[in-house]
Amino acid sequence: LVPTIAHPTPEDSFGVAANIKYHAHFSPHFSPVKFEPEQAFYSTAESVRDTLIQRWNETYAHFHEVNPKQTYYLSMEYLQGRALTNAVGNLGLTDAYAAALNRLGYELENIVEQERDAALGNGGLGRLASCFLDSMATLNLPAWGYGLRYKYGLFMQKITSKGQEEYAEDWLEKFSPWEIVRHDIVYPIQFFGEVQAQPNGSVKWINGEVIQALAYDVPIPGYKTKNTISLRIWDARASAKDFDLYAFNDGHHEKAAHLHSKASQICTILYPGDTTEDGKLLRLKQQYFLCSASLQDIIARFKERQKDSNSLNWRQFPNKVAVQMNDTHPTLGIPELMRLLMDIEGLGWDEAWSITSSTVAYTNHTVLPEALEKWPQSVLAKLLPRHMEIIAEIDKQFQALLHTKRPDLESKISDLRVIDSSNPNKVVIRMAHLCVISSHTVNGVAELHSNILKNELFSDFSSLWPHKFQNKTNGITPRRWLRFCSPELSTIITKWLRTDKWVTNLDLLRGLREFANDKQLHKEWAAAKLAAKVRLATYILEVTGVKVDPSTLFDTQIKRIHEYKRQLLNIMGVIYRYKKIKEMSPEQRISVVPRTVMLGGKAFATYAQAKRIVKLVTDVGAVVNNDPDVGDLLKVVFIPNYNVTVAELAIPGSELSQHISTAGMEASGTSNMKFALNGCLIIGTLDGANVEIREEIGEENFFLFGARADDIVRLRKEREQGKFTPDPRFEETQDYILSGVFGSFNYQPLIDSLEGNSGYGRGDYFLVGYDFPSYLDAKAKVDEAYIDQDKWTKMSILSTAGSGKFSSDRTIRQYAKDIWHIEECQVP
Ligand code: 26R
Repeated sequence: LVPTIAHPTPEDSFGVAANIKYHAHFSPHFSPVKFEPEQAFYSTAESVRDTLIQRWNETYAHFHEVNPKQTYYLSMEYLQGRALTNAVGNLGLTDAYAAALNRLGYELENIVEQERDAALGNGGLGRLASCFLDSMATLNLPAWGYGLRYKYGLFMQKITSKGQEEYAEDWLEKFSPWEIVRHDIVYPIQFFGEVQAQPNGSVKWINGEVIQALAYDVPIPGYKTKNTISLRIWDARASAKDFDLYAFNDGHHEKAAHLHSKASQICTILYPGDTTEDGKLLRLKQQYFLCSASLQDIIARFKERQKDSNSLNWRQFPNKVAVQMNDTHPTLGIPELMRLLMDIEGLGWDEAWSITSSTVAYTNHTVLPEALEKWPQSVLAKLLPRHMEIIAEIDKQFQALLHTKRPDLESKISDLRVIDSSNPNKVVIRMAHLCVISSHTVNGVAELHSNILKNELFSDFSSLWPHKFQNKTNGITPRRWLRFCSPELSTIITKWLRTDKWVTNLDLLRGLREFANDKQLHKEWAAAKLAAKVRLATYILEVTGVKVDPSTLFDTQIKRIHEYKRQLLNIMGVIYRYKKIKEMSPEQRISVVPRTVMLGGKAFATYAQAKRIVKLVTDVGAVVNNDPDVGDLLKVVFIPNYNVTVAELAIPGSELSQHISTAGMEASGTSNMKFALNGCLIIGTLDGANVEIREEIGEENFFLFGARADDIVRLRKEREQGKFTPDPRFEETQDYILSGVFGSFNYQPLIDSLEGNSGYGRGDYFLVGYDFPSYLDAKAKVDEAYIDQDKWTKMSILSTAGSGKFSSDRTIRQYAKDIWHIEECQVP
């Protein structure tokens, strides 16, 4: 018996409205009678979900029947944002749902605002994972995501007179209509305990603490295809048998529920502080929890799909399973797969190693030394004694291999090993080395970054295994980042290209070049950009109280706050500009190009220097925005609580965006691609994917400045040795900050980072001072281009036209072909 549901069709808004009403009544989450926007959102989402569930089940059944090789993307982060607009858009039901909601007295645009962002990630790496899922589904690839179901998403940022403050973000406060708990998918996850050798030579891991992993599935619909894949996120549970009823009745309430409380800690938040040993244990528990649950699930599925063959053929495993590790956070998947194959399935080391190393692949997302994970051996050995043994064996075999194969690297062995025992009091495990040694493929996320991996960070490994190293330049999904977030621009593009096929074949945007000088297109393009600017201005007024003028140049930098991303360079440029405007006569001011400068982003809670930068931006805004000498010539706004939803407003509404990291430090960047795709020009350094964006859209359409990656080491050295004369405009700006015009906050530590007393050692490590003059020159070129609005609009069109390469569909096709070796598997 196959149950049926009313399938909404694009024509049947009456049926859709009835279905929404059905859910309001029979999937009740609120007391009856009320049908306010909140109830309308939840019942709309549940109505959409019916269709998704149907397609999802069909997809699963189809994959099960075909049994293709399948990819599993392991990531500690996903930044999904809101799902409703995307879901109805991918299903082709936007108009049907909009009309249905109209019948019920609502507007779809307002109802989607009720949804909370699912912010189970920090920044670029998490959003990349979410874009990848969208492309995997759209390309009909047999591929899934695995992650953790954090109770609280990335913290909510509030801006007060003290600067940034953090609050827990309760995305599940009501509930999420998009997740479905699978009560039958539960795996035991063990921690602590000890390893016991058995008489037959096998090994047992005993006496640990065991917690259950419970699966929640989130449907990921492809665009204009039936294929709907899963993001499976794990939650931690203890079971009733772990509850000590006797202790509880004796009044020992907390002790009775000890394991329950331990379990509930695991998925409480993303990246809990790891300065204490308990913090480190918790972080490692999270990582292991993700890896163990996912691999047990993958193995169970492999076995289930091999059921028809007489005996299990483990050699088939790498032909059926590809595991992609999103940075080193899921590295424990390597020893976990080894353990499951050896201790549970009874395979020998060599066979287990051959299977594991042909299954896993590793993507690196950063070369910053402080972000390369290293865990103390003592902590790992305590939490996961069996895994520590396996890691030690991998380390031992790697040394033996170097010994026989590469005697020339003998002197470097201690730098290359997995276990760094150079300080006997602080032996640490280098997770990246474990990944490189164990993976069949290692990739960077932009050409420049991949070259740095090959020639610098992992140069010896790449001389040992040149075939392992690849580049996969990042991409973004054109559905969320153009089609849905910029409806006006999308309509124009479709009209001029005479097709909407660009949504899944982004290279077609190239066709806009032909019309880059067309006056009519210019008119329509500028109107679409203005509509998006007005939306952004309205939002800014709402959240900050600052009124910004949509006819000014909208200049935006939104990303995590980090010294290497150089928000400090941006705000110093603004401060210099402010000082110059103040010094001008009213006649001189007429020639100033009016700018609205927006910054947004979260600083890691314990990153003091980043928090000072946020404070400086808000202090500068408070002064500049209220200065009658300046008026609309300059506004400085800090957009609070930057997240995916804010990005969907800010990116289409911007005309200039800043991607100004110290060259060599931003692995790729992905918002640079989103801005360029939306016809927003870039001021930037030759870093990460900027290099390739500039190549694609043409150097005349990119405002380039700053030192090159190859020069950074030399420049830092020269700076340290005092062989650097700062530009007078840079010193003038520093003095102005310290003069107190922006309030009484102590900015000395920020200025010190430019002078040689920072945590990064002597000298301006991020070379803000070195790049300042060329940055100001580039900004002057921006002004010049903006004065000529026709020229600007042409550059904007060419920016969109040149962004085809940066579709995550292209990226995912390359992963599928060059790393995963999987093929499409479309649901009929
Ligand atoms: C473990 C901990 C210290 C940690 C380090 C670093 C946790 C999370 C990170 C996030 C890093 C790896 C990240 O987000 N990297 C970003 O990845 C994007 C997608 O590839 C790039 O575009 C971006 O340049 C890079 O900073």
